[in-house]
Amino acid sequence: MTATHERIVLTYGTFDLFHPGHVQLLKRARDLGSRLVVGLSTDEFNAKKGKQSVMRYEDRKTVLESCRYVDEIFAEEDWSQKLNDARRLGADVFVMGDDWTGKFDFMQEACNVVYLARTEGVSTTEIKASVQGLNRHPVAQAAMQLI
Ligand code: C2G
Repeated sequence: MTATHERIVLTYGTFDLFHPGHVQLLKRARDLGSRLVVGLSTDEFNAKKGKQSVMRYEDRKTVLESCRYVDEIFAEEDWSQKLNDARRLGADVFVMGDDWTGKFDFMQEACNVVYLARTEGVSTTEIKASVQGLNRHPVAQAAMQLI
C-alpha cells in the first residue's frame, strides 16, 4: 500500500459578501488537489490593501467554513507571509484569480502557480453598488419613512 500524498492547494482572499465568483474560484482551486487551504484576509490586512469589507473577519470565516470546497482556513495578515505559508503547509499549488496574474510568480520557489480566470458579471463591489441602488429606490425610501 503506497502512502497517498495529499495534494495541497493554497489560495488567499477577502471573500466579502461571499458570491458565485468566490465559489467558482474555490471549486476550481480544490479540483487541482485533494485539500484546499485558504488564507483569509484579516480586517487589519484589508486596511493595508486599502479595502474595507462589509463583513468582519469572523463572519467571513464562518461563511467560508461552510463552503464544501474549503478544508482549512488561516489568517492572512501580511503581504510577506505567502512563501512561509506554502512551505509550512507543504503546498503543491498556489492559486489566485487572473486579476492577480504575475503578481505572485515568486511563489514558484515553493510550488506551482496557477491563475484562474475570474468569473465575469459578479463582484463584491457590484453587489455593494446594487444594494446602495436599492436603498435609493422610491419604494425603499418610502418604507424608511415608515420606520
Ligand atoms: N474572484 C473571482 N471572480 C470574481 C471575484 C473574485 O475569481 N468575480 C477571485 C479573485 O480573483 C480571488 C478570490 O476570488 O482569487 C478572492 O477574491 P477577493 O476576496 O476579492 O480577494 P482579494 O481582495 O483579491 O485578496 O493576498 C491576496 C489577497 O488576499 C487577495
